[in-house]
Amino acid sequence: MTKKKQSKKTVAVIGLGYVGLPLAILTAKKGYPVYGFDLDKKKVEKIKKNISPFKEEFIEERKQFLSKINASTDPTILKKADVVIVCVPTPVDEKFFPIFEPLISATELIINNRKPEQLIVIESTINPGVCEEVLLPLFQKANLVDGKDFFLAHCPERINPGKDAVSKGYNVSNIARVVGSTSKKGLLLAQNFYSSVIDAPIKAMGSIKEAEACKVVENSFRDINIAFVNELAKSFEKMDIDVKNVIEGAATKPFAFMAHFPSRGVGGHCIPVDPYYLIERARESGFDHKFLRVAREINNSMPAYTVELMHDLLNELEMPIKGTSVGVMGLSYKANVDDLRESPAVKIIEELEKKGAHVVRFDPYIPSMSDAKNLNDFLKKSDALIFVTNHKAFSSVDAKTFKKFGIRAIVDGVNSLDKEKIKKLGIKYKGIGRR
Ligand code: SAJ
Repeated sequence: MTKKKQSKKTVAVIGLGYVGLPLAILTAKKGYPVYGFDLDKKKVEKIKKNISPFKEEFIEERKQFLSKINASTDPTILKKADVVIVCVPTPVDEKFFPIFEPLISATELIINNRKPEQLIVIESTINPGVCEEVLLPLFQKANLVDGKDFFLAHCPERINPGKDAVSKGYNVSNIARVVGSTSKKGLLLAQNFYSSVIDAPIKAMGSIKEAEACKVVENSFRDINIAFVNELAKSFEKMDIDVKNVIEGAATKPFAFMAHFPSRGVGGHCIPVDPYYLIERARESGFDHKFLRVAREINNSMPAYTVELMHDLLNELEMPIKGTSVGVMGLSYKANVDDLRESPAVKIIEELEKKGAHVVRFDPYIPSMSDAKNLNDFLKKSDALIFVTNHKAFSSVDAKTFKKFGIRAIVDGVNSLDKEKIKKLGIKYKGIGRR
């Protein structure tokens, strides 16, 4: 599809977080006049001073565009926009039901500060049906007609936080997207807009529901594949087969296999959450996603399983877990980000404390949660370790360092330590599905 040069419409992004801020920067970089709305005054002030409110490679490398975003906490800026993009969180409650309040209040801001014939794109992750069943009724209540007074579309975000995204070269500017709409014109407007800012294919879906379903399917796919290897890890641990080696062996097959790796658990605000959107919505239509539920149960069991491995190692050393100082090395849910959302570390700490262990926490990305001022101080305070997050900052730590600080036992929650070297130095070692 030829990239139609868009007359420079004015764009407003609601929600300047991991998803919204990179998109606002990209849109500004492409020459659009961009407004950014966020409820968080501090965040807006930082952006106005060309400071990124959080660590994100993509933003760090394009900080000069921060000042091009007219960031504000005043919703009346939305009246200036021809295109409004909603990038607000859609978390789940303790029963894993999606919480739509942020999305509903963003929609109400749009309704109360509108410009005729706006394209309104929801990027937040939502389950199939939310646009038509939750959002459209809000417009109808205000006597606004979709496809005439405004054009509603959905383009699920595909942000990939953390260094690994940059190392793979993916970022908001070059990841293909899908778009869906409730009207033909809305679909065209959305596809043209995203084609003008993203250098990758923009696939038009047959309906807005299909676009909503794509995201939850993508992330449920990842969750079930991680559950598969987590179950393998538990099985192979009993057969003394190194599951990491087996997965790497299977991955030499150049087709029909996609490597995932077992770990201490699945964290973040996407993967462990999105399958519940599908499970709950399908339940309302009378379908039970047994397979997705079982995969969630397997992944949710991994933090406790990891602590059991540590308990086993301490028993082998005849060291009661009660009173032993167990270091939790890394708190964030994945490497090189400062994000605790759904992090397995939180559950690992709970399980250790339930067993009476003395927990020492350390994460260079989250100093406020750390019980040690630096890595050496952390290792000094620990008798045993659970390695939770393989931050780049930890890559310099080797088996000799652990030995030097008298570490007796290590559970490698991300299977990324050199098990042979560690065992050779007489330190007890268990990985997730590898000994
Ligand atoms: N994890 C495993 N084993 C794996 C992969 C991940 O245990 O093989 C764990 C991670 O440690 C983490 C959790 O799962 O705790 C989620 O990891 P993730 O790599 O999926 O990271 P996220 O949550 O940042 O996922 C995002 C998602 N992107 C979007 O939703 C737009 C996801 O779809 C991407 O596949 C993922 O980034 C990515 O590939 O990095």
